[in-house]
Amino acid sequence: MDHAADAHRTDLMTITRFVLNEQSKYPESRGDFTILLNHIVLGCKFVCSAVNKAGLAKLIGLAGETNVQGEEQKKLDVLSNEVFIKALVSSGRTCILVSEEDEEATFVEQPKRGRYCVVFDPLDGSSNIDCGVSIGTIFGIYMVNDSHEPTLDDVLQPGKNMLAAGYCMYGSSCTLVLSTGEGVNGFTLDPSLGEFILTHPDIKIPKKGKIYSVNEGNAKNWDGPTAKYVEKCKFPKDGSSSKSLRYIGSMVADVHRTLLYGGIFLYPADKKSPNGKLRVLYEVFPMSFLMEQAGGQAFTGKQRALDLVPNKIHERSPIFLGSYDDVEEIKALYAAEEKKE
Ligand code: FDP
Repeated sequence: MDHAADAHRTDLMTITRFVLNEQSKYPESRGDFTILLNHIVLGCKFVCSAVNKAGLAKLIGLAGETNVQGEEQKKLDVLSNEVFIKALVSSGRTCILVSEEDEEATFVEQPKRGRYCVVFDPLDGSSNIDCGVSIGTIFGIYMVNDSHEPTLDDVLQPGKNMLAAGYCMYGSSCTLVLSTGEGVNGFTLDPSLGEFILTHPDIKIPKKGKIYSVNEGNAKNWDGPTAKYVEKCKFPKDGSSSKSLRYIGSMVADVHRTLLYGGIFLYPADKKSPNGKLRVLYEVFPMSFLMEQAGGQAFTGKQRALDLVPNKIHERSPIFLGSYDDVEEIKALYAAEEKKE
């Protein structure tokens, strides 16, 4: 992208304009998806503003147990959840909502009920909030089978059935990355306009990367293929250079870097957590959807991640995602292990 030319751009592609353009390709479309997305965008803007103020509020003494009015201050993840639930219900376009923060799914009552199911983690990476490290919101969208009789099965679908997925990263800038199944596009919030502007059109992940991203503190509990893969990243035997390690510990930030720079992000199974840590519906699926749409791959250690059929809304799965060639290598190691067994 030509950043100098960009600075003088007057024809701004906002996220709403972008989605409306996409929508116009489908004459039968009623605009419901655009309305839903507008409500998600509103939630992201609100959380972005709350995250930005969090440090300041603490410094000026507003973020204690009670605020100046004597009311209890809400923790950011609880607040973000409330904001998204309210924004999604009030869109009038949702039917079932699954949030990382809520044990049970929310079934939207008539007359506010619509056709979309949204699975989301309102504030992922929340252990990073207090030190100002990038965190984010992750979401995936399914279509309900029958909006008159929604059931949990409508959200217990494989990730490949998602209509759209995305994340918003609250970092040095606020970036929303979205795929509606036709590639991946990134939008950056222009705070002066309050609008997300298309800044990263048609993101493609490099075919092979130079970075691996994993919590190596868990290495003593890894299985053979994961241990071998990470060993190969550090001590390649084919004469290639070692990969660099980058691990923020905030999935949105680690995946965002992987998407833009290439490489691999791993949260494998280990002896202590045989299903890994990350949640299928609102972490593994949306990120795998984006990776595939950008030309990369996502693998669970057993299968293509998007083929997984979850049994429970908060189910976990190991995940290896990123550049096509890098994921191909870990797939080969798991295939070799399976042959041995
Ligand atoms: P967090 O616990 O801070 O909410 O699933 C949540 C998550 O962060 C991911 O964002 C992140 O990738 C992962 O957990 C980090 O886990 P470890 O601390 O075990 O590395």
